[in-house]
Amino acid sequence: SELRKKLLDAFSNNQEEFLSGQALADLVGCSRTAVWKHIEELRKEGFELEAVRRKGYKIIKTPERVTADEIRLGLKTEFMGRHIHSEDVVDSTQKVAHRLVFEGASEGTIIIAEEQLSGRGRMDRKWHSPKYTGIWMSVILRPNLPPAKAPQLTLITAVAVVQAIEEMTGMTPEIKWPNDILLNGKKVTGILTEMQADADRIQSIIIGIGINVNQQLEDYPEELRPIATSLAIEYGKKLERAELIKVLLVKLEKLYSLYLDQGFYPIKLLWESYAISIGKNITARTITGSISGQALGITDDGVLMIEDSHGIVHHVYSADIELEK
Ligand code: BTX
Repeated sequence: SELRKKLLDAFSNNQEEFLSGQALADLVGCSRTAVWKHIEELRKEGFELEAVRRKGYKIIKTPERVTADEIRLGLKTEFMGRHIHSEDVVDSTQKVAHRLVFEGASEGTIIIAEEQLSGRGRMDRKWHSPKYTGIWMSVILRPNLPPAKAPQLTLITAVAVVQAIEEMTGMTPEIKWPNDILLNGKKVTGILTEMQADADRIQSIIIGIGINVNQQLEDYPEELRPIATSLAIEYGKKLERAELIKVLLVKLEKLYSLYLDQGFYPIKLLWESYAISIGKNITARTITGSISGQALGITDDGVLMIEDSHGIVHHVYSADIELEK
């Protein structure tokens, strides 16, 4: 807002000094209550302010932002992330990506945002995407493949995310088919794959990746606290988001190129080595009903196989799965 801008200007122009509530109110042209409200908002956004009685406020730390330049600096890829579209606030990076695809964006284009107002999950679910804390990113790919292969791209991405987290933290997350990445049983990343296709060929695929990086537990709404986590929570310290994006782009480019070169088999082996559900008893909820049984693994196409108690093997293309305790 205009008021917020003026407030930040006031702080920028008086960097070394404390500014009292009244001085700020005068500079900005509003009430002291309004100043106080905006200062609380700034804190929520990641600004750190020192407040000293009788002296006032001083900004001592600004939130960490991710800029396109920061990502470009030292990025070791050929095409992945070579075009970066970055925004402060969007409804969903997927929506922006759909528009860019329509405008002809090239393979490897990424869209990142600091905040999503309506981040999406699968099946119209929401993805909580608060400011400055996570990686909210969409990647545009244009593989020359039949549409039935699209789910494999989700699995490739999952392996890339696991490897990137491993490289940055030394922690190895687990993959829950098809698209959840977990640390200590809680969701640290979600992947959403959307595609445009003709009957026999994929036109483009948009892979949405949401990584919880620097959130603390209190940043989550009540209902997500039991099921969500972040890298910072599990690792014990904050991570540079730009670094993680760079590492992820390198992993993604390598695995995607390997896949185009040699097919899904090498990816399948990697994927299975990170999967928690294989060999376990699970329940898969699909749109048409539930299937319970032992998860045998995935087919060479990335389809989940479950053997029920009668020994019948079911192929599951899309579902939410629950591990039996
Ligand atoms: P999903 O349908 O598998 O998971 C969504 C569910 O996960 C929600 O219903 C909720 O229970 C839980 N959830 C919501 N937000 C979070 C969170 N931040 N951390 C952990 N759990 C959460 C997963 O869908 C796919 C998510 C993709 C998100 C990316 S972000 C960039 C891109 N843009 C966009 O709008 N979506 C993708």
